[in-house]
Amino acid sequence: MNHPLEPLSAGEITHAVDLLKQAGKVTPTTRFVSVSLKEPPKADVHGWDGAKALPRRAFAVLFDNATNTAHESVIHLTDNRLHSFRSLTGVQPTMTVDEQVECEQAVLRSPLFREALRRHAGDVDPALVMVDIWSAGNYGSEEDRTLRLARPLCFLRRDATDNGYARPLEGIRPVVDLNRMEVIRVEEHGSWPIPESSCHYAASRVPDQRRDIKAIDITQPQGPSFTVEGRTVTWQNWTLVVGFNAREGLTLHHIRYRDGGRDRSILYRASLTEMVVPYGDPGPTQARKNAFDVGEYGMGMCANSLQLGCDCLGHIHYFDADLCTSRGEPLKIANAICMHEEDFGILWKHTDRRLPDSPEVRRSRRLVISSVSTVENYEYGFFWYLYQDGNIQLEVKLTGILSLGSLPLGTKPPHGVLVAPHVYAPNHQHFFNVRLDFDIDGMANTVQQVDVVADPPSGSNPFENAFRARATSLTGEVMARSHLCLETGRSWKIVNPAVKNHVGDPVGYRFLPGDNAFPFASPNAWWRKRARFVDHHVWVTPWHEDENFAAGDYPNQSAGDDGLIRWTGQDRPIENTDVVFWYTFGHTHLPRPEDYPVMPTAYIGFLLKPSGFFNLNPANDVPPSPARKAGQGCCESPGETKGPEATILLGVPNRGG
Ligand SMILES: [Cu+2]
Repeated sequence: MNHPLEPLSAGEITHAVDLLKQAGKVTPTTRFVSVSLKEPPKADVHGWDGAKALPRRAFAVLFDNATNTAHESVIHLTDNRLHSFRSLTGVQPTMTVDEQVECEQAVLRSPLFREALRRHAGDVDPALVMVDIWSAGNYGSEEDRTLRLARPLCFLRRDATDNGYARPLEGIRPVVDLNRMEVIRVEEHGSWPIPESSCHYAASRVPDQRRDIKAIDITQPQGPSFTVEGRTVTWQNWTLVVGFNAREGLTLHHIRYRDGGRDRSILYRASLTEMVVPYGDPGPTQARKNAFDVGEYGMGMCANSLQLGCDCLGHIHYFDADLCTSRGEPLKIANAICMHEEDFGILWKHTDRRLPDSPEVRRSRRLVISSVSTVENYEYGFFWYLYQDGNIQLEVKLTGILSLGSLPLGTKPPHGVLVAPHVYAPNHQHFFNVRLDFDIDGMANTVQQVDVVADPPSGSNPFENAFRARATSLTGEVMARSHLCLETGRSWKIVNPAVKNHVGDPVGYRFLPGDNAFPFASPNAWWRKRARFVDHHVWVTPWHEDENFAAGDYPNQSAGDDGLIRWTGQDRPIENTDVVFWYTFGHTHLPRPEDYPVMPTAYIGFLLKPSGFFNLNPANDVPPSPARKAGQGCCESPGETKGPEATILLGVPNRGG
């Protein structure tokens, strides 16, 4: 029996598209922006007995290029009918992948663009121009409000397989009406040099590669320790459902941990809700660069097909992503999600010098569920980790190619760094927002802000060494808006006040932030009006069906002030209710020459740690792994050393090996 939170299958997406067509809602100019699962009511999922399927529904966002109108529809798949259909004017849904491709073609065939190209680059072959769709944003103009626009960035390859990003066409930005799929003008910002040479990263073009690397293989002769049924995964004591959709990409659902013979609920849903990458360069070609990678591009639409041995190493279970093209045709991204186990060093250890069998040491392993998206020049990897000690972690991996500009020789960029002659990388930030719908042992939870404070000097603190954790229960949305605070080592704790652990405290999970940043752009900057979720690191809302995206449902070309800032302005009560915890985290990227021509991965994320959720270390029962002699590759053939490859073995541990 498939779990009710499983994403729509290819058949269900086709069924939804067919029902919309049969209802006369699809014209030749309609685009399907997304068709995803409309989740069943939460109470139904918590009460689901696994025996009978819950009704299946789809949520579709359509856009009609002829009328510049968006439509939202809920489709009842089980009952074969449209449940609702409504039209929205004045909003621009996510740009589709089809529009990315068509936009490039429209620019390349445009006489306006060809003339501008000739002025800037001379007589070059337009087929060597790369046109990356960049969202147009909203800068208060009439066309920003009334047209569906893109403002691409262009690059000139030297040859057909060159790294074109090394040769930006600074000073030219075509403006494309995506409804007519036509260049309406080319914004020209003076004359800039085109860098002479390229810099390569493709293996075929980097001939001098290092030769001293021996293979690493990960083998699991007894198979992995997880089981998969549909999209439900069980691993160690964990159970969860792996979701995916065009907008958010990878999502996790209904995360439970088996403890004392019952599955205890922790997180109901975890998702990336928005991203924004604002650039800090006021130069004319650069000043409008601020991509909302979720709401404008669709993190799921941009997901990669992952490759065994290259993206993922070990015993991998892949999940495909079923989406549709903008014309409603099935679109399968094979191997979009990778899942495997990883050895993660020492889980815990202690040596008791008085005991002969000491030390006791356990190896940690984690379950990794990941997906990687390419949003034009940049790559984002989203890696969720589950650990044996109850920890849950998100690590975002940032890699790919910097968005580059060009400069005359002898000039230094004040808002960036030269990475090669004529080539510079502007300073920028990457802000992510993640939505964590906690259901700690039930839906009614409270968020506490935990600050560590020193006791004042007093008779009871004569050596002035005392400090304590001060937990403040957050009661309203406005009070809950907050920032990280290094001075108090601020963290947050999500508790269920009605469920007590064995020492009488409410069960809970702690939220531990990782690296973070404040935005450097002024609050008056155009992009910040549309990304008010960067105003605070932490937000807490009472659960609401329609509140899923930190910058609102339609941030593309939006006027702003939507999403978290609007909802939390109501200052609704958030204590002992179904709370949603939203976290904004920013990576300030001051580029380096070492980020060129391709950027070594940078990491950012956060950690969730059980904090009074269990009565003791939940990994106390992990058995020891077999000891081996140095140089011995595999426990199945002790005494034998293996050939050239190093083998990391993730077998079932046994005592006394
Ligand atoms: Cu960056």
